[in-house]
Amino acid sequence: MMQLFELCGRDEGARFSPYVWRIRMALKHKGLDFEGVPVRFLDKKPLEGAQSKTVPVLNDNGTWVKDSFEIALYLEHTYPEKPLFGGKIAEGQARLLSSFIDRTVVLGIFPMIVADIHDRLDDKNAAYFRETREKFLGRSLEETQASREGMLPAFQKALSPIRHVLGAQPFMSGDEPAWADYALFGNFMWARIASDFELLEKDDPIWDWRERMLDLFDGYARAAKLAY
Ligand SMILES: N[C@@H](CCC(=O)N[C@@H](CS)C(=O)NCC(=O)O)C(=O)O
Repeated sequence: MMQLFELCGRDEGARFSPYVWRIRMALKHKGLDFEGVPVRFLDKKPLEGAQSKTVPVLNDNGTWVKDSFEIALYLEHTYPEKPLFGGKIAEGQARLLSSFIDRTVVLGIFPMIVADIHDRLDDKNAAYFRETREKFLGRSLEETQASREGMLPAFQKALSPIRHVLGAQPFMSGDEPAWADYALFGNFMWARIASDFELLEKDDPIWDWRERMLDLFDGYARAAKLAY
């Protein structure tokens, strides 16, 4: 069976990485069975097969692939049924969209839940997380997260192109969900599993889309273990 290597919290059952969630959903989309293998920040040995320092990593019976977008391409080309992209041009556009999401949505959510993520880790891994992330942020995790109410309006405003699209079609990808949906949704799963901070308003069309995504594959994501 395929193995998907993914970060876990103090609670091994809580798997919160946004990039891993993209692949979890992509595997469900393709109807492929997989085993999720927990990895911790301070023990990346299991990722050596792919020479990776980050998750997700996929081991498809000896074929190792790293990086969420590369894994999605691998799945698409190896298991072409139930397309995630739908053609060469769509692949190029998906790469653009994924990069856009990494740099806007991921970086937008990160400061609002960063202290919560820290609190979900065991002591040793939490110390590593604090050191690396405070270096990146230039201030403490707690100071950063304390101003999250103030960050929320700008984050929600940045999602307006998505809101606009979801007014015209039920999924980012059109009538049915595909990679664009999973690339965005992974970030909401990250926030959902690590934090109780609500990122969306109830009357936001993105809220309804998130509900539809949580319901996919018999409520697969909705059933995911929360880290708190
Ligand atoms: N471009 C990579 C990014 C993956 C990534 O940044 N993963 C984070 C977790 S969300 C990680 O593994 N970090 C390890 C660390 O910080 O030591 C992808 O799309 O897979």
